[in-house]
Amino acid sequence: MPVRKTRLAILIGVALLIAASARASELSDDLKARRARVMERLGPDAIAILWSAPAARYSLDIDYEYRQDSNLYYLTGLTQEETILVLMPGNESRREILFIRDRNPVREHWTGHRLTHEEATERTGIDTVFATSQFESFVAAMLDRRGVDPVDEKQAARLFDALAAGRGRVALTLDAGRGLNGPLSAPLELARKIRERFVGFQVTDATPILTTQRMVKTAYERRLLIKSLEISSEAQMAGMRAARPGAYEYEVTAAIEAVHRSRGASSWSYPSIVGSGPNATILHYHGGERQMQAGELLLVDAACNYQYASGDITRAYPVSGTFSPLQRDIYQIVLQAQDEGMKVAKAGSSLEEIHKKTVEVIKAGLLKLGLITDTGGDQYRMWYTHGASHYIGIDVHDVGDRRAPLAPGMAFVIEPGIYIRPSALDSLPRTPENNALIDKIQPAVKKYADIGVRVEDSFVLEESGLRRLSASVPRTIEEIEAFLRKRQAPVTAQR
Ligand SMILES: [Mn+2]
Repeated sequence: MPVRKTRLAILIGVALLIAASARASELSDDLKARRARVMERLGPDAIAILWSAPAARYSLDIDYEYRQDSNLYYLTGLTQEETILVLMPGNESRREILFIRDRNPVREHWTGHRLTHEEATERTGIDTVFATSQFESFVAAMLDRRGVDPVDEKQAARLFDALAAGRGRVALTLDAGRGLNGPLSAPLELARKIRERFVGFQVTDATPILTTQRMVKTAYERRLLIKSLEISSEAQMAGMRAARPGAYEYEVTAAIEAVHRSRGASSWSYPSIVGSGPNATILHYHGGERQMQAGELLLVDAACNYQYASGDITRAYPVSGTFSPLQRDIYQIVLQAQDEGMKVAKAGSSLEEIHKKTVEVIKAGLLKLGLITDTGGDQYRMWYTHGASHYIGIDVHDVGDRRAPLAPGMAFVIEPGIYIRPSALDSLPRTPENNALIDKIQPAVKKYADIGVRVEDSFVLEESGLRRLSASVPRTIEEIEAFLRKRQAPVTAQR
């Protein structure tokens, strides 16, 4: 009945509104807690400043999809350009100040809505919001002990005295490793000005504090990761259904990324890697134009970016549905390496320990297949060319120390792999030992040539133990073959 339907619609509408605002406040509560912890680490005499990422040009007047700076996102949840966050832990009031770009009705007609100050407050939980155009005069006033409304003179003077006495710190996110050349980032530019004009003021890097904190995910972040991996898992399975002899790599890519978008993820969290046959041995293969052939393996490494939560999943599976005996040989080793890696992944262990375990298993397997002659040294590196683990989170290769003891709340992948590229032998220095090695392993290398296998799952370490967030994606040989047998009849495109 229409009336009841209307009432129901209103009820549903109200329920959705409540759910949406509950989500918004859950996020802003979590952001507040994240900032509070960072401020505790910074100490009362610091002023921390974080900038949004610059836009990146794609073509003439078209930009790439905007990607927020991860640390700024972690503390504000904002995806808008020209955003600056200032934290002053020692202030009595207004410890957090946000700068956002001005509203501009003309620009907004072209590029869409910009946050109002009220909206920014609601999302971030930060009460003091200024326009980005006021930032420079704000910093100048703070460093000059003048202060600006609403940060009163007394607080600016206290900060100035701390800085002048060498107790205070201006904490910026300085990206290390950029080298001597190239334009200075906004933080480095400010660091330079401070050094030139405020002699004796100490500038420090706030990055380590943020890195340490980002390593342990909050309950809110864990929920996002779970959802993100749910979408990525479904996408992987859509890719498995799209793969078959005669299909092109890009068809699998399209099937995967269609699921990402249709389930509400904004995009991939890294360009999808879909490599068939010999392309499976290229770690970051982004060609995608090859037509896959019966009998080959297809390696798919793909995951979505869901509200800045990124997992990472890789599967390698036979295009025709059944592993060949040689493919099985390699696959079993990689799978066993992952299984053993999972057993090591517990509180107190480390990503480094997980990696070492996978190396041990892979060495033994390679020796058995005749692909190395010695498990003592580094021969295995010809075929196992990367680390087994990295953290996941806002960045797919998330920040954090690989040797740090694992603790509940940490999220990471375990991804051993073996890639038999015959050309790996060409880069060996021609020493007598290497020549002997090459003679010995050449037959096995020929036999397994062009087989590439990586098995990668995303995990979060929970209080009760390891949780595999990508557990729904077939992983063992039996699971994969059973899944591929049930594939729907191909919907072949006309070409
Ligand atoms: Mn990975």
